[in-house]
Amino acid sequence: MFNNPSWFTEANTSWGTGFSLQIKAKICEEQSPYQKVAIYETTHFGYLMTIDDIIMLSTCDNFLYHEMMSHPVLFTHPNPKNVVIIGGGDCGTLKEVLKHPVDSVVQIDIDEKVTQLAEKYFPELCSSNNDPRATLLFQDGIRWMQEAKTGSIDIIIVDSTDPIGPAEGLFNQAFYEQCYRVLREDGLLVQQSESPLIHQQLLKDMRHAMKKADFTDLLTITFPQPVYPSGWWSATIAGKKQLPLFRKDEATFNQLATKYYQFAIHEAALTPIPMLKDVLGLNNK
Ligand code: SPD
Repeated sequence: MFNNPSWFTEANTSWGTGFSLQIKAKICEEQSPYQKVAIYETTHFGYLMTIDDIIMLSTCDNFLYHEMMSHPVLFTHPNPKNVVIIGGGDCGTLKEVLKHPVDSVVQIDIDEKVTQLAEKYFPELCSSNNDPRATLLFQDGIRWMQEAKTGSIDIIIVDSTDPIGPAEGLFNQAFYEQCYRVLREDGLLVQQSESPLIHQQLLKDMRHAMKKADFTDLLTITFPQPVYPSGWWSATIAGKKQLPLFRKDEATFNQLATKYYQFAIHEAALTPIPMLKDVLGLNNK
């Protein structure tokens, strides 16, 4: 299967695993100043976007990740009005956030190429890009955060690539300290935190760095994501104060037209997973 041109394979040599998609065609490959972005048409998963040969999203299953990166944190904050997305250039998270009655969403992705290709091959994710509440910036998210006004944002969503290349600086204490400063008192940060099965050390380090940056309360939630390594992914929510209970009444009725997120999924995500408690020493509530 490896090196077969009709399959795209992302191999994980550390774990002796790989995930393959059969492809009809490689549509394009473009080298931006930051990374190599490619689009494939697959036989069954729709379009596939890769960055530096790592799978970012497919038409078929991206809803799982984008819904879980947005709705749990938006329903946890008591009254989210101003949201920032760092990364997220394919606009899938932006589209989900805009389903909420927020006043503004600023998305800062370093690479305009990602959004250009998403507009072409994932138009369903970009359908809200012209919403007057949305601002799309193409610049360095770390720098943007350093220059942002103190106490001005309710929710920061870090929808990044893996912690290598341009995204490396989004996974450390210095970045989290800036996020802490920019958030209002009841502000929340959520970051994609890789696989709870095969990236446990990264999860531990990330949570440790968030705590060192003074975030008081952390919650790691997990969800299926077939195209990512191990098929199981996570997001970590960090609160400046103790995380409030999520707004159950609003989450109960699925007015958001989601395909995965619902009240019961959110509630189940709050239940500590024994493996994560034991292996990572997590303290989910
Ligand atoms: N292993 C790849 C993880 C990438 C996570 N972010 C993808 C961006 C989707 N909006």
